[in-house]
Amino acid sequence: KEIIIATKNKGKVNEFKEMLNGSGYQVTSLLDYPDSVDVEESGVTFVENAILKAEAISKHYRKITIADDSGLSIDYLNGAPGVFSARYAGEEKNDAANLSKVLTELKGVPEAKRSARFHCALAIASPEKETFTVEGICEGMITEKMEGENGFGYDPIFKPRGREVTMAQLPKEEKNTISHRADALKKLEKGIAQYF
Ligand code: ITT
Repeated sequence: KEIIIATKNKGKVNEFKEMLNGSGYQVTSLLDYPDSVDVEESGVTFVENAILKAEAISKHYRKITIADDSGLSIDYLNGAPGVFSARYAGEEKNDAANLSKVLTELKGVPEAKRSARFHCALAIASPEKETFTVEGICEGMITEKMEGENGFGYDPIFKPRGREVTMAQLPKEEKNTISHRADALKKLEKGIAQYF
C-alpha cells in the first residue's frame, strides 16, 4: 500500500514518515522518483496548489498521492508570505534569506502585533477516485531572532501558541502533535483507506 508524498522537501518527507509510521502504508516521495514532472504552483490558495501537485503526480505515476502545500501567514504583513512562503526572498528557494527577510520586516514591531499562523493544505488524489482535501493550522507568533535546530523552513522564528520556545526548539515528536501538518493529517487519515 504505497502512498507517494508529492514533495521534494526533505523536512516534509521526514514528518510524513514519522506521522504515518505504524499506519501500514509505505510512504515514498519524489526523492524516490527523481525524474518526476515539475508542477507549476499557479494556485491562489494552499488548497489549489495541493490539488495541482497531487493530481499531476498521481496521474503521472498512476498511484495514490498526497500533496502538501503549506506556508506562513503573518498578520502584520497582511497574510504574507502565504502561498509565496517558499520563494519569499527571491525565485531561488532559500530558507535563510526568507527568514532574514521576515525578521527585517518585523524589526521593532511589538510582541502583540507579531501574530502568525502556519497553514497546511493536503490533497489526496488517485487515478480512479475524486480528489479530497483538508486544511490544518498552527497559531503562534514570530520571534525576534532565530532559535533552534529542529524542523525546517520558518520553524526557528515561529513560537507556537502556549509554548515558550520556537518550533525548531521542540522535539520532533512534539512538533508532530501540534503542527499545521499534524492537524491536517489527522483530518485526512481516516479517509485514506477509501483510496485503496
Ligand atoms: P514542495 O512544493 O515540493 O512540497 P516546497 O518546500 O516548495 O516543497 P511549499 O511550496 O508548500 O513547499 O512551500 C512551503 C513553504 O512553507 C516553505 O518555505 C517551507 O519552508 C514553509 N513551511 C511549510 N511547512 C513548514 C513547517 O512545518 N515549518 C516551517 N516552515 C514550513
